[in-house]
Amino acid sequence: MAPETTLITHNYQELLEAIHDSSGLEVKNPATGEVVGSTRMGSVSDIEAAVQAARTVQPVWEELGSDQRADYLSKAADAVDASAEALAELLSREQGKPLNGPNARFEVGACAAWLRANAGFELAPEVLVDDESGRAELHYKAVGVVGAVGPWNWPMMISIWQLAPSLRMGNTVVLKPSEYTPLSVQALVYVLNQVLPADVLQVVPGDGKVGAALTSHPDVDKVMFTGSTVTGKAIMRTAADNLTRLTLELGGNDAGIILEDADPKAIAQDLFWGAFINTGQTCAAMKRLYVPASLYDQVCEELVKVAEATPMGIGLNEDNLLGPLQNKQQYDIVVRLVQAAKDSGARILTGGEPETEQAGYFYPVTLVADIDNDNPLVTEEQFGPVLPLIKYNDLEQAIQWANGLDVGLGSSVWGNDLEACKKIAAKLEAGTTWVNKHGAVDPRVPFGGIKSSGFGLEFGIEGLKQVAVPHVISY
Ligand code: TXE
Repeated sequence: MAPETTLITHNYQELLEAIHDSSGLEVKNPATGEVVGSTRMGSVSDIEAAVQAARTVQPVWEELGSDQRADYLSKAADAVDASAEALAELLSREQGKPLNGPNARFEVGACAAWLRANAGFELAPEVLVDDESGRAELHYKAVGVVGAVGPWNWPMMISIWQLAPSLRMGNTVVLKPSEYTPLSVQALVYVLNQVLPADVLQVVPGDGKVGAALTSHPDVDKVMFTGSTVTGKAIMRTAADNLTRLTLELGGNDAGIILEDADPKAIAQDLFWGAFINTGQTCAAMKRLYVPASLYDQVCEELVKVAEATPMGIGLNEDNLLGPLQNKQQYDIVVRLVQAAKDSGARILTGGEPETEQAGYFYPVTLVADIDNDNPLVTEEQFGPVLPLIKYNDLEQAIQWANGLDVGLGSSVWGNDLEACKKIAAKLEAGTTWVNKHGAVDPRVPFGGIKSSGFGLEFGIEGLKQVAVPHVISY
């Protein structure tokens, strides 16, 4: 059993003070430009110290055994629940996402859910051979020290995706959050460390150089990375020197294909949230939608209705369901891609002009029709509140278009005949294909990409195997 800890319910101010450093980096709310807080940024020498401490404590953590580690993870989930509201407020202020809808409160809830799910998983030894020739068993052990580098879109949840299975298997973890969202991840770790033994989980905020110091460190045995394909490739190059194991969850450009028997009105809400969850800043959001000519006008009309009824604004306003882009870099990408679509003669159904009345990086939900499949808005990842709708006359052509890019994270098929949908799903090149939904993840179901979207699975028993080393015992 993990030692009894009286869980503290932190309020927002307490959380902020715990990670505050007035001489550090000023973090601003992307919805308002107001300062959220200042925080220390780490250095390469902080990585050195953290990896050493993680290395020292790792055998002790592994030695505790599976049941005790599961117990710690369950208690860590309780700690997240106890401070959930303060965590959600900080996340909303720093990341920009609204409290409600599939946003800040949802993300904090997912953190607790993933911790509990991992506590419940057990990677038991497998008996491979047991006959007159002998017996062979496959056991799994911790890899050692896991270095985890994360992005700014779902900063808390993705950190949990990395740390929960790692700790469950007996690894220790050093996290390097995105420089855009250092407060959220530090606050989360502060809350978790009420429960966890010292140095089992550490966080070093910093920029890409600090990230590179972690991912190229010879004493880091496994790197888990979620971010851009360019950075994923850079990490893979340096990993070669130490044969560091890798899980890379990189960008995507997920296609959705609507079949002719779909009911546009019935699927409009789910289509919308499949594309616009977290204001489109989601790795496995639907980023291009293929629509049969027979349903094209109706799908456009129904999606516009949902878009225009969904409030966007400052995250702390309880009514809002969509927020700003998290940073200027991403805002500029969205502006450029919508402009490219307009320049090509594509038709803007709603949105299409940068928001100028609000202080933050707001871009209105933008639906783009009559767009060619080779337009940059279709071929590049927009990672924002914009969806191109591409008309097709021939389903085989739509499948080719969907598979035509060098990424393959998620995809989806929408229609009334489940068997027909599954047949099309089987032809799509992606780590996951959803039917009549998009982007729904589950801690029990493995998730990962193919092609330039990366490799390695997260979640479930498969996820545990990725942060373990196999050990065959044969007699
Ligand atoms: O990613 P980066 P950015 C996509 C999205 C977006 C683009 C760029 O299309 O427009 O990526 O986003 C750290 N060694 N996604 O600039 O640069 C960095 O400090 C080690 C999809 O945020 O890859 C940060 O913590 N680490 C994605 C993290 O890598 C390094 C989510 C990600 O930064 C490093 C986010 C290095 N050499 C963006 N350089 C998804 N799959 O969900 C940087 N970092």
